[in-house]
Amino acid sequence: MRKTFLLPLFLAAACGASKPETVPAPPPSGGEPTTDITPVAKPAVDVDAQLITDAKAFVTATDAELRKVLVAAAEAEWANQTDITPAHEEAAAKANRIVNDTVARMIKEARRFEPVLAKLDPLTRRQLQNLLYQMTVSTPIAPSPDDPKQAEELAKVAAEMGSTYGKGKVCEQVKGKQVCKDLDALSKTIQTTRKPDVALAAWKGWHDTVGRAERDLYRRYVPLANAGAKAIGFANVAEMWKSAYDMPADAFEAETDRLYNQLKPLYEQLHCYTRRKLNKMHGDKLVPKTGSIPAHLLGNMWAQTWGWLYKELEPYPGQAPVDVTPTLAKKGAYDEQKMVRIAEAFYTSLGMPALPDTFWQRSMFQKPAGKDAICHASAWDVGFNNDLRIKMCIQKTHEELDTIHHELGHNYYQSAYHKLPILLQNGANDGFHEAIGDTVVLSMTPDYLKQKGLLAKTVKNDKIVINRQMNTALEKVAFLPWGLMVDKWRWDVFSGKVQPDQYNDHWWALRKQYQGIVPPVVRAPTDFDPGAKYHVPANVPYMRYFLAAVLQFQFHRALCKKAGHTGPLHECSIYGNKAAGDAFSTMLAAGAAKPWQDILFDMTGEKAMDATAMLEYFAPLKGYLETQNQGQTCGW
Ligand code: X8Z
Ligand code: ZN
Repeated sequence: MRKTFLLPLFLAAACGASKPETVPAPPPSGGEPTTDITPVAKPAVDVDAQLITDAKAFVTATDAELRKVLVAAAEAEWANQTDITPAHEEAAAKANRIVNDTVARMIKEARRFEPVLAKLDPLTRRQLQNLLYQMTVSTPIAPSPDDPKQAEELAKVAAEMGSTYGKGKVCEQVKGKQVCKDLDALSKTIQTTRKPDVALAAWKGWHDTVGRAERDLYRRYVPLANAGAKAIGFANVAEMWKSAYDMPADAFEAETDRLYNQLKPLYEQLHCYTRRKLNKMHGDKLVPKTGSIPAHLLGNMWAQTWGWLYKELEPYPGQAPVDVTPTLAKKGAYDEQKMVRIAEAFYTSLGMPALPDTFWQRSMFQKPAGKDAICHASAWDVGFNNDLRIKMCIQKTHEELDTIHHELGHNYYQSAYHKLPILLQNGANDGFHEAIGDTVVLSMTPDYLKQKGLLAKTVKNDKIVINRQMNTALEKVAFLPWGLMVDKWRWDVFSGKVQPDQYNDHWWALRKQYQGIVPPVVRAPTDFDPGAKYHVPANVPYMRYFLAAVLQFQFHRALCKKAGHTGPLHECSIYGNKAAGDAFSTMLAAGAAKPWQDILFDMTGEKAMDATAMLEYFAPLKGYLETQNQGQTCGW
């Protein structure tokens, strides 16, 4: 099959298809050319016609081949991520190598269709554009370098980085016995302890063990991944990643800054309020009244969300609760499956289908006993045919209930577009994919939670509004600068702006600049703190989460309008609303079949990403924070 489709492409390229008009017509042997001899130099239009025909054949053949290699890789990855063993790791590396090789080859072949892209029918054009610019980022895939040895090493290093993270444990001798803690256990400590030295031990343990273990692998990974990006026509991985948004790479970078600048004042207010509270809890020595906050005190291993500090930061204590963790954690009340059923019921209330039986049979809801597994939550369509699954180690907390909704957002997207050609089976952009479930979470209002029996009572008053907004902001506003800086760091790393001996310093320079957060202990260039965050060793681009943080409010505003909601945005829930559900489903079913700007426009009437919906949502909290922060020197 490969041969029959490659051969015509090769012949077309070999006959100088790009500039046929310059090929001189050879005189026929034995005399002057006559008028009835067809000129060898065909008019450009014929060459285009041939390219257009070839392009269509190419995408058809590509679809079949891609499906085969992507399904094989997903199966191998699933086996490894749910049961990390040397054999599974090797099989996954092998299958990924095949994907990397295949995609690199396909992209190189597809480049010759670029001159006729505008003349192709929209579906063929979109498939080619997605292959050339989007799929290495959203799927994501590290295209193979030209040198097979490098390609082999790239796949091996990538597999090792992923497994090292998944297997990561911090061990110590306690009374002569070795006691080991995994990321979930260490995270639990950071979430719940209020003793700074206990939090520090967990923070330092994870960063010193897993971060450092990734350091040399990552240093090897960067030039190999860059060689792959170069092989398919990009200057480096940073440029490849920034080129996935239907606009020039520079324009995309400027767009992320523009969005962040819209939101920065809100983050600064939250930072200021949080710092003052932490200063009162821990004193000037640990948390100075001005300046940055140490990273181990915010209730999250990476200080990326601060929701576990809610009780300490609660604006109006003594009101009806907004957090459902106590209900979920009640002994025997909920199990993992029941939590997933709650999330599924939200989607079906919008008119979306129930999850297939295979979802319940094949998903991983808990860490398998006695096995190493990658607990970082993810959602899959392993067969690219509605073979939906999630992989999580579910904890009975509010945060995890939100994450389940997040993951099902991915699954419902995958399900809605699973009948499209494989190159269109993606989000409009990767930020869309991350935003679906989070949009649903915005509709989990106190009324909704009460209806589901997750909150005992709801009372409507201004204080509860502010409490709830604080709870949400500690997740979503606190996240913003982190969501932005992770890939600002990687862009600088892959572009070569920062050299390996500066990797860790640069990480902390950006964390300070954007988040106002500093390391709790002195870090050295031998440390590699970015390696302590899943997406760096797993090579999953991160800007998607920043985009999603913005987009989910834009989606929420549009869907609430469709649902006929007229009150404040933070009071809206689209639960059970079919009009909103239809609009949502239409967007999901489009997959990546059109530029994201068009898909955004179809649902929201807006052509650009825009943070005003998020600002509108948090307007009450912003007012509260500004009052609370009066007299403070905010910023750092
Ligand atoms: O990685 C995730 C999801 C899977 S796509 C659980 N998230 C980011 C993270 O954990 O760092 C969701 C929010 C940000
Ligand atoms: Zn996600």
